[in-house]
Amino acid sequence: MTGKMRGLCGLVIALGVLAAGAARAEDTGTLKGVIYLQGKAPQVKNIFSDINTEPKCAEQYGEKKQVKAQEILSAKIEGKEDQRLLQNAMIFISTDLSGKTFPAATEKKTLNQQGCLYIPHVLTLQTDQTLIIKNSDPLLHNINAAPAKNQPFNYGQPQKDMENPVAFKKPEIFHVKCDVHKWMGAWIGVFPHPFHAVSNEKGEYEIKGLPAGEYEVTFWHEVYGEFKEKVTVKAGANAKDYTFKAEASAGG
Ligand SMILES: [Cu+2]
Repeated sequence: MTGKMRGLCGLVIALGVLAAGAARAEDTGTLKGVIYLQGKAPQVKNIFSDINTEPKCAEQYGEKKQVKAQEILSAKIEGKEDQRLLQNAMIFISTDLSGKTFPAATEKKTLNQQGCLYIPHVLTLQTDQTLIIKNSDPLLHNINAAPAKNQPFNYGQPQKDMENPVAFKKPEIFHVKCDVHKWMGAWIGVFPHPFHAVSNEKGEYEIKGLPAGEYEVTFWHEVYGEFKEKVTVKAGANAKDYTFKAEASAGG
């Protein structure tokens, strides 16, 4: 074999490896679905009177004087009395994927304090992903979190547009609160992989790029609890809806 031919062989092998890699990337699936709430429509508290203790927050809501408590947010389905679309559920792969490596999450997420609420109320991150904690209100908020596995933190942000970047090393779900405004709370889920999502105002979620295979998927809601299901992911689109039961929660 001449040197030129050897070079050509090497090139063919290299192209083969590249093609195999590309084929594997195409074997990923998307898991998407709708999160429902079954049962009696939840009572949602109007917390405007709390927010009204801070006029600079209250004025952001105009004349309607209506601010929904964030714990249970759900939307009506036309023609259905006992089923609703549930927002702010976390959906994540809970199969042990340790030993596998995933690209770092480069997208920065934001937890904003606006109108004396945390926005979003529930968010998910990959380990080491940057979260910018921001104050959009012209008054003091503090962000106090005591996670079990990660470093606790407590930042005061007395001025508008202050920012503190944070990131978390260990997977866990934990609560964040503001000590100045007792109604302000948020939930952060940290996962060792990119396969996590939060349901939107229509109850929808989507997890992309899952290698084909069998998984355990967890559905979590701060009031209705945490439930695990098995799911088979094939290349392309895969549907998985989940229904939380309103009756199952202690104290409704
Ligand atoms: Cu606050």
